[in-house]
Formats: sequence, structure tokens, C-alpha cells
Amino acid sequence: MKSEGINREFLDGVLTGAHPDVYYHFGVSSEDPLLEGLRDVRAVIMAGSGGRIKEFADRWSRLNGGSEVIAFPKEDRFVTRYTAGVLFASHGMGMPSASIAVQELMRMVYLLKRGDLDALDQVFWARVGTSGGVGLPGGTIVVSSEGLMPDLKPYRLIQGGRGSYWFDGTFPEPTREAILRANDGSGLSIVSGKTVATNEFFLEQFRLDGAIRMETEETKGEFLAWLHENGVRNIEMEGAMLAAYLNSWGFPSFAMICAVLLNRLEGDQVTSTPEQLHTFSEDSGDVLFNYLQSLLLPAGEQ
Ligand code: R2B
Ligand code: URA
Repeated sequence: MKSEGINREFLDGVLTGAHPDVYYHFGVSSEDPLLEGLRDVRAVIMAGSGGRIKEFADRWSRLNGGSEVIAFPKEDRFVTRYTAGVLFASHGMGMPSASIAVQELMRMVYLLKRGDLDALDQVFWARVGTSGGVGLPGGTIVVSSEGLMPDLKPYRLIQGGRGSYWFDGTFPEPTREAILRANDGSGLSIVSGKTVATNEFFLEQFRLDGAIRMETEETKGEFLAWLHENGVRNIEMEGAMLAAYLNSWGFPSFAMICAVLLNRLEGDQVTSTPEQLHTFSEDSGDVLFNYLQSLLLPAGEQ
């Protein structure tokens, strides 16, 4: 962990009891007895939708002999479940929403680990999501190597009190390699590459099918070709911020695993059938679970 990246001015006062911390969007606070049950957290798994979080938590519970699933009381913003060492939380769509989830979850994990940097080092983070492929067909799974904004520069805040704040968007390579190894022989089509995160699904992803259209077939083609030449393999809406914030605390182990819904070189609309979408979602979940099991379930219990 990088101690200097952590807002200890605020967070250490929570540990000493000088003041509470309210994780407002999750509907719990540092003084909530519910959090006592989460002290053993070893992984934080995020996904866009609440339904996915419930399915993941139930699946992890089944793999852990029907372990108790703890649900957070508030569900109007994010859906949260905890079971067998894993905290599952939804983050909504886009970086404005997901950044709230990530910051509150980081604060919560700091509390749960009592500010112990070695214990924080042991926590694995992941987002499992969907994306548009850049030269990849629907059904491919991308494990991101780096999260970038659409100008191929890392995540940054444009106008802070001291100017622009730049972050590091790289996803740790050892974790990525370990995920690929855990999925050896799975038969799934998994690649690794850079991921662009946009603040907008239509215009910023150069779609021509929005209510508003700014691009032409030509400018869209040039943009996607430029991304591809620079090693980008998929486009989604959270990864640059996720890597940026987790790197700023120095978490050594985190990843993003996204299913490709369509090849953006071939179109804009998501026309896959519900059955195909279900398979894509299952496959990205399998990639995560194959790794989670290798990480957290001792051999013989799997
Ligand atoms: C992928 O899919 C969502 C938009 O449909 C968004 O949250 C993302 O990153
Ligand atoms: N999610 C995105 O952000 N873009 C796509 O094209 C598909 C899913």
C-alpha cells in the first residue's frame, strides 16, 4: 500500500472513534454493528447491476457450504452482499456513479482492516462487466491491462484546487496473469488488452445510433482504428477510474473482467439475443469465480 495516497487525516479519526464515517450511498456507517460481520473480507467484487451482485453472492455462498449471506439494508443506490470473505457490491453505470461506490468501499475496507496496511495488501478487488469489443466478437472476455480515457490518457480530474490531478490507470500484471492461469483449459475465449472508459455510451463511444449524432462513418472508423492500433481491445465506462483510485492507495491486486457484447467495428446496436447476453454474462462470471476459487478456497475444498 502507499500510505501517502490514503486520506489518513480523515480516516484515522474513524479508527480512533473521534468521529464516525457515514457510507451514505450504502446506507451504513462505521458504527453499524452489521460491519463487524465483514472483518474477514478478502475480496471486493463489483458489477454494474444489483441483480448480478445477488447472483454472485448466492453462487459464492453455495461454493462455501451455504455460508450466511449478509445484505445491506439500503438498496436504492447500490446493492451489497457479503458472504465467506467476499463483499459484492453494484456500482451503477459510468464513472460518476462507480466512483462513489469505489471511494465508499475503500473507506469501509480501511475500517474493516483497522488501517493495517499489510491486511489491506491482501484484499483483492475486481469489476466484472460488459463492454464493446474493438475488433473482438461478442462473447470474448477481456481482462484489462490498462484503463484509459478516450484520448488514450489516464484518468484525471480536470480542475482541482491545484490544477489537474492525474492517476495511474494500469491494472497489476501479476493478478492478470493469475486470472489467465486460473482459466487455463476453461475453453473460454479470453484476451488481455487496454480498455477505454468513457463518460457517455453514445457520443463518447463514437456511436452513430444515439438520439444525437456528432460523428460520421468515417470519423467513427478512424477513432476505432486508432484505438485498435494502440492496443485497445474494448470500451466500457468505469475501468479508468477504478484502476486510478485503487492505484492511488497502492492496492497490489485488482482486475477488470469484461464480456464483449458486440464488435464495434461491425456496428453500434447491441442486437444479441437474451440467451446470448446471458451466456456472455455467465462466462465473465466464470472467469472471476475460477480465479476467486484458486485464491480463496484451499485445494480440496473446490
Ligand atoms: C458497460 O456497460 C454499461 C453500459 O451499458 C456500463 O456500465 C459499462 O461500463
Ligand atoms: N458497454 C459499453 O460501455 N459499451 C458497449 O458498447 C457495450 C457495453
